[in-house]
Amino acid sequence: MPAKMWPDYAKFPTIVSPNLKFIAMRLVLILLIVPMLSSAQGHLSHTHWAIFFRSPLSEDGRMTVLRQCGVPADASVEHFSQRAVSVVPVDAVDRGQLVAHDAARHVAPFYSTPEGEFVTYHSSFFVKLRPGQALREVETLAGRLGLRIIGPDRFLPRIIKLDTDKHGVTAIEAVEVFRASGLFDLVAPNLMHTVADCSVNDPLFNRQWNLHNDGTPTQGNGTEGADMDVLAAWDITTGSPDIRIAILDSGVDTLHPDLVGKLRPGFDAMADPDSAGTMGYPTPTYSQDGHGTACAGIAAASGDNGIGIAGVCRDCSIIPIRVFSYQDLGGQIQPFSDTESFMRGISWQWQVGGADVSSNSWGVPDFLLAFFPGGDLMVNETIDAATSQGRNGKGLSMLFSSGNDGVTDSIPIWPGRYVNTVAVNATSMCDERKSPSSCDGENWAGNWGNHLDCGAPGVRIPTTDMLGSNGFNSTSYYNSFNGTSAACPNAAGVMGLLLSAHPDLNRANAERHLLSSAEKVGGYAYGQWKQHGHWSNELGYGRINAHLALQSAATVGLEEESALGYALLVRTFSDRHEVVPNDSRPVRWELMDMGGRTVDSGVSAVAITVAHAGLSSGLYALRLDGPTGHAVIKLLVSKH
Ligand SMILES: [Ca+2]
Ligand SMILES: [Ca+2]
Ligand SMILES: [Ca+2]
Repeated sequence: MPAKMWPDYAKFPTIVSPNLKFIAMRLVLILLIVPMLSSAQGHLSHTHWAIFFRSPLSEDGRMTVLRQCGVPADASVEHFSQRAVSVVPVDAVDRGQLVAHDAARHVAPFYSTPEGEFVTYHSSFFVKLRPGQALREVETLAGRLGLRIIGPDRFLPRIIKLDTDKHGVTAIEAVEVFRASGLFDLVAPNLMHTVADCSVNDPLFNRQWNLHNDGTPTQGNGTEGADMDVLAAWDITTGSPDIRIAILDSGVDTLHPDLVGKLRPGFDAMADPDSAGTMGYPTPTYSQDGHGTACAGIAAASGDNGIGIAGVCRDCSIIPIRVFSYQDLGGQIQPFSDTESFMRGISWQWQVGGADVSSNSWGVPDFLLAFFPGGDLMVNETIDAATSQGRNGKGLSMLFSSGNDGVTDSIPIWPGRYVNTVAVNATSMCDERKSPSSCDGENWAGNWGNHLDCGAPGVRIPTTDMLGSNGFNSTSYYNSFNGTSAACPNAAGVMGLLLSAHPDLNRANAERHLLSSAEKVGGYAYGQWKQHGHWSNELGYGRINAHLALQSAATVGLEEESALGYALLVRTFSDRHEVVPNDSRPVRWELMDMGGRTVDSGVSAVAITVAHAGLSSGLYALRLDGPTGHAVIKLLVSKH
């Protein structure tokens, strides 16, 4: 048997028993996340065996197999409807009996919490080769461990997928051995686990305050103007059909009349690679399956078509990509996915789908990923490729919800907190960080703190629902979509507007305009100076503003910067532009309209302020004459 072919197995001290691993992880949680002690979250224990069948048997077929393995008739077994996987309580069966059955392809421990969150692993795992590294080193190790090489990843061919045999070493043990060899860039398991879908259900309201907040009772008595200034942005652009917003989620109702005209071909990353699956349509089993349709509507539902709502980027296109789905586990409906599904969805969106913006209202809590170390490495690898090589090398901006655990936990959950993604927290209709004490009265909080990038409206956002009885309710609209799930597509829609007006922006510059123009709302201490300006724990660079982001992106013409001899920082505010030279010597400046007429001028040794009061909307040129040269900057003044 393959396990016996590995005599040095005990040499690797990192291979600990699941029980030891469990104890170690709990200690880490207690040290790092003190507020979570009051929560049941994170208390994973080995509750079940997950049996992966060789073929997708019916429930009756699966039960027949399980009975033959000695599972009693009254055992509480759960059958995954979209995976050939069933889970059996550990006290109902011996693993050996499951492994011995011909119908079982793989049997793995299934760790879960009382809330139904779980993590287990597939028989396969991934190894990333170094540049130029031959497959031979994988073959040698695989041979010694009795593993099968499935082949290179379709999208990132340096990533090799391998499979274990149920009678030999487990995938987790094989990962440890490959990692300990030191031969490879990255080695990671192929986990199957629950996902945080970052949405919260609550009572109805019926106005899109995220676009334009009038502060009335129908919009939750918020603060007038506490919005993303989307109506003002629409004076500049309502979006371009050439800009495709990928919605990586539970799938999008492709028949919805407010979405149907703008959908591009979709993808089902949850399906077998050989099957078309749902093509990005949701599974209409549970109300929660409406999640992706709600996210798509916020970002880009058709506007000015006489029905329903208008998305932020109302003339942009949508690519529906299914990267997770839902499963009833003992009465708890849980979203779940796998490492490989995320990898495939993230790669497909740019390599095949041609995505310009990626909206991701999901994440995975650390306690699930950390259970099997390296659980996020291969997904990060695919994020790196998308964000650097997507959009024909300009880089794809990937936005993520920060998570809805800000009451008991704090920093954004992965992948929002990953370095190459944009993490979006939720704001209330009073421009506060969403918390139990924000003005909306709802008892949840978005994750905040280190690695947060920005905020966007995330409370009671009206949006599209799956048609008919499918989705959250019996209609085609849902008036109260809540959570950082709602905040992320709001921000992604603004990114869609930015790229519609400026399709050549690379990712770094697009994110700079999005984040540096965010409004410093909420009265928080924006005391830290980071890459894109002043930053706060509560809302990062601030609450996204579509109108200001577009004005920021229209600021061009730094081509003579080198003649000036030093860098300039241009910042866009609702009532002014500020141009800050990185030099203390006085600069003479002159503001001209597009007819070449001087409208203002002065001399300044600090920030040059171009107040919008007294100017009409349009493009202006700001000429700067410094001691060592001159520069011309184009500024867009857009008044509403
Ligand atoms: Ca509409
Ligand atoms: Ca990030
Ligand atoms: Ca419905």
